[in-house]
Amino acid sequence: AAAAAPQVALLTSAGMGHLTPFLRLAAALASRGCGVTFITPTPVVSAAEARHVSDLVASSDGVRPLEFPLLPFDSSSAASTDPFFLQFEAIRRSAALLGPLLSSAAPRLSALICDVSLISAVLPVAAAVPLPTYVLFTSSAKMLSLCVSFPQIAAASLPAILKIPGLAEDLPLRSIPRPLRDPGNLFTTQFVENGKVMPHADGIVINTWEALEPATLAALNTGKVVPGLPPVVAIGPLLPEHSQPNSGGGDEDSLAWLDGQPTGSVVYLSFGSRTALSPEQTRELAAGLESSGCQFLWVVKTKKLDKEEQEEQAMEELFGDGFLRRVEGRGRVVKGWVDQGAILTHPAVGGFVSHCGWNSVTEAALRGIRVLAWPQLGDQRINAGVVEKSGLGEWPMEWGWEGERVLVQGEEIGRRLRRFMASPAAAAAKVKDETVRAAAAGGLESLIARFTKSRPT
Ligand code: BUP
Repeated sequence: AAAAAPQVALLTSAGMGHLTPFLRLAAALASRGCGVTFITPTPVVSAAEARHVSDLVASSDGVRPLEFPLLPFDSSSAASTDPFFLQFEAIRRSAALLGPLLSSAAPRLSALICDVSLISAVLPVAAAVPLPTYVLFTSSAKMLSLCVSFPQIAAASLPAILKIPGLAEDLPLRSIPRPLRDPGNLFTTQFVENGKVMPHADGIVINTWEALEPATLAALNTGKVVPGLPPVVAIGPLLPEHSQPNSGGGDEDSLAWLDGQPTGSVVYLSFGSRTALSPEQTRELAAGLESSGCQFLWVVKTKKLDKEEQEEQAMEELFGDGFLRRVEGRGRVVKGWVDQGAILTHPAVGGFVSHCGWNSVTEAALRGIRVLAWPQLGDQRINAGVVEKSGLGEWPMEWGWEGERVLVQGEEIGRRLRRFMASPAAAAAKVKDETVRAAAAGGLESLIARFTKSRPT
């Protein structure tokens, strides 16, 4: 008889950077005949996250939602104020409650895919069910190599230049997520614990592909970074298969505006869902866009969480007097959520100033849009290194980032933007060809084949 379809549970944590690849993976598995149980820890941090999950459930046959109610968590004494790190912690502390949810799931589960931020807390719970457990690593393979080697590196005090075993390039301390410099930070504790248990997972699933990060994937899969790592399964690029809900409003207007712009003429700017530039940097960027003379579409965030958006400043106050009037016609500024997938697909868009959240990098690669990297925090400098090395884009490394209080002047931004938009697009086009080939190469099918093999009897 034909083997029954694998039943896979997906457990995400918090933040669009983590949720997005889970939504895409869920849709991709379901469209290939897997049963998918999508576990959402509740309450969620942001209203937009809840909307994205219900949109996935509504649009994908074969995806069942499952709520995972969290225990109350008093964060007042936690060593971080970051709402996302606090949510990771709340979920980790509730992990024991997952056992009954997983063992009572019907139909019976064949595997769990767990967000990397939760894995050290979840792995023992899943092992007791028992259930084969895979990690979804939600960033680049380069970042994964830091994650798995960091427990060893951090056993001594951190050097100015980090050497990751098996990788040719060193990593300056300045480029790693800033909280990791503080051993007492909540994020550091979680990162080290998660890094330590990775060898005990059944596999590590990652949204990257051979052509984008060949050397790093080879080093990871031959035991050079750390010995004893399970297979690192590069399933990328995950495609934006289900349409994004228009939860911020207003972006149909942006697409209509793009329709009126010449092919490849517009630079799109977004710094992701968790970064608000400082008011001073926002004004310098506005001045830079104005002096560049480029057509632009700029998505502005002034708050970390969508719940706080209503307290936002007025646009004029944000950019300085008369900016919007002076750039009218050639520039467009939008607040809130846009459909980035649709924007990057639009032929008018020819460049992307990006914070280099990993999902954004993979989306730019898929479309062959060259990237001007301006990392802001977390893993983004590491990802910017991948962007530069792959040929997808360029990275002015001296532009400051989290905690450095470097103000990049408008004049410099304007100069750089002009040069960037005039630079040849061939290298990014090559990355696109490789990415499209990788999408057809069947990384996901090889993952599904593993589920069938590892099914408990
Ligand atoms: Br902002 C924004 N519309 O307005 P990343 C983001 N996105 O579709 P992040 C929109 O969210 P971390 C918007 O296309 C990408 O798929 C975007 O993920 C989409 O960055 C996703 O790029 C954002 O990984 O997360 O959210 O800053 O910093 O945690 O990596």
